[in-house]
Amino acid sequence: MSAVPATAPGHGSPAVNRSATVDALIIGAGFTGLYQLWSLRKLGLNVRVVDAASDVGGTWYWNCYPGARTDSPSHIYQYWFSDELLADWDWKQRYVDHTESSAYFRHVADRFDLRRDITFNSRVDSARWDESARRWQVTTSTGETIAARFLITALGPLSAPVVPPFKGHDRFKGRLVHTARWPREGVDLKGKRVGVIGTGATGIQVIQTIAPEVASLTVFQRTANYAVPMINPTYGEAERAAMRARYPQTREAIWTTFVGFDEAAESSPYFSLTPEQRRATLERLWADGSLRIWVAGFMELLTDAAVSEEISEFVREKIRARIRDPKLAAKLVPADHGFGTRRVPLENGYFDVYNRDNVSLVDLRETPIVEITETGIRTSAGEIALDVIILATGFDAGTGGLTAIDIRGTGGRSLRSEWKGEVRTTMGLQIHGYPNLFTTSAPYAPAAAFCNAPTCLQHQVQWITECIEHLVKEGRTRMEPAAETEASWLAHHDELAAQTLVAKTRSWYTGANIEGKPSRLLSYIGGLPAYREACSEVQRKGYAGFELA
Ligand code: N01
Repeated sequence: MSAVPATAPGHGSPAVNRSATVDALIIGAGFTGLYQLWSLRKLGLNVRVVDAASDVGGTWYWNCYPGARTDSPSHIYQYWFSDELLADWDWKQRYVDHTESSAYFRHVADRFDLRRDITFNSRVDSARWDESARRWQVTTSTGETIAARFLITALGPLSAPVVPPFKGHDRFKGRLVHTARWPREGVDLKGKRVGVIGTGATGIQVIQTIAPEVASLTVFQRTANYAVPMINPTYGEAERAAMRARYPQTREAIWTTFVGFDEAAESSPYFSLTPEQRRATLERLWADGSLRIWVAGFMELLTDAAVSEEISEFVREKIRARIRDPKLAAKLVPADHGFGTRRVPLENGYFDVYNRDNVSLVDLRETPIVEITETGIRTSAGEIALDVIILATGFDAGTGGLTAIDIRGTGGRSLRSEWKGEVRTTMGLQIHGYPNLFTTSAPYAPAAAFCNAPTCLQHQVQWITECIEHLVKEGRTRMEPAAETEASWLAHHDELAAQTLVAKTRSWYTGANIEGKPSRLLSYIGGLPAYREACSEVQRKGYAGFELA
């Protein structure tokens, strides 16, 4: 296959009634999309990226709410493909806020001259596989039609925000805003009566950040959440030099750990230790001020109910100690799930916020939301007057970004319709019936949820790039996984998932946050090394299990 020149001029501005033909079209200019663009360009392909946002950054473009911050440390929340980039970017702190991560993506886009192939402010509406041309025919919200041999979705796992169908939603006369659509000019919260619905990773960050500036803050909590206190030093030259000196080891280490962080898990089985040793180890992990106690502690936490209970109680104790009112503490301490079975956030003063006079908690299990009124939120206990309502209510994870696009595969089959019944992928990378479509952060790969996203996404980009290189070299124009390959990957995925407590817990990890969504653990949970090995084996065997033509 040869690279076909694009006919569309003026990338970077909204397009009307234009058509283009490219080798590869990438949807999304976030972490994955930028790297995918850089990688495919290196193959000499003609590549376009389309993004609904007005700039690069993906998740970090959209999630600019107060307090938005990574909770993977900066030294593993970055690209590894360029030594020059590693050398010239200075991380300012261990956990960077959205302004710093956005600045990083803008720097990457400029440094590698990526913008010239990116069309911003344009949303992909539909993608239809044209079997005779062996191309995807893609349409965008700006009236453009793009024909692409390869279509790669780089949507991120959490790009489709969920707005719960509260009664009276449109009636509210104040300001109502979802955290993932936070206005870039900000929202003035000073001196306002603010309500936050949701206490996931996002809600926690918003709540702890805005509490001191608002007149009153009412937190509407349905499920109490665990969280680990973040220790977030700022970095000077000495720390950065030490970090850079460790990059060769870090770069190796991330591929070998279960979740793509750079720390190995504890080597002793939990119950092989004495109670004193267990306690001392948990205290050490806790004192790290990171997610280590979850992702690089005792991996039996995910599978063994007794281990889960003991570690959960350790964390509950830590939370109780932070809250002065024991009745309030009882509501804020998670009782219905084990530590780490849902996404564990890092926090920065979150539990202490509840000791403030201007903060109150509404336990929605006791007094559910009845409706949103013109002036606030009515629960079964009465109305709470509010000026601003913040929805920190999460995402249709893994699938929502893809099903928002009308994707039609062979014979006109609709991904949106098919996934209403059962969500299927092969290793999260391809889908039977949708040739030449490559997905990243889609279900049944670690990148969907249970991984340090930058590590897993870079692995997926590399696999896709090598695969496309192979197809081009071999003169192939079509690739899709065989139905049996997909079935056997799903069976393997389900078998592993069934052994975990994560799969038995209601959360976005299992699709339980979306009514009617087929329930299945979203993330492959065999660990990154096993997943990488499975992906490599496919390649070693000449893409065995995939149909190439
Ligand atoms: O979303 P969530 P999130 N009525 O789904 C509640 C990543 N992230 O945006 O738990 C009342 O976790 C819901 O209640 P319940 C990270 O991977 C990363 O917070 O379903 N409440 C829950 O409390 C994270 O896991 C970073 O009972 C309703 C909340 O809304 C993922 O994004 C920072 C409701 C949603 O929590 C998603 O986090 C932020 C309803 N009808 C996010 N519907 C960092 O890297 C939902 N809720 C730091």
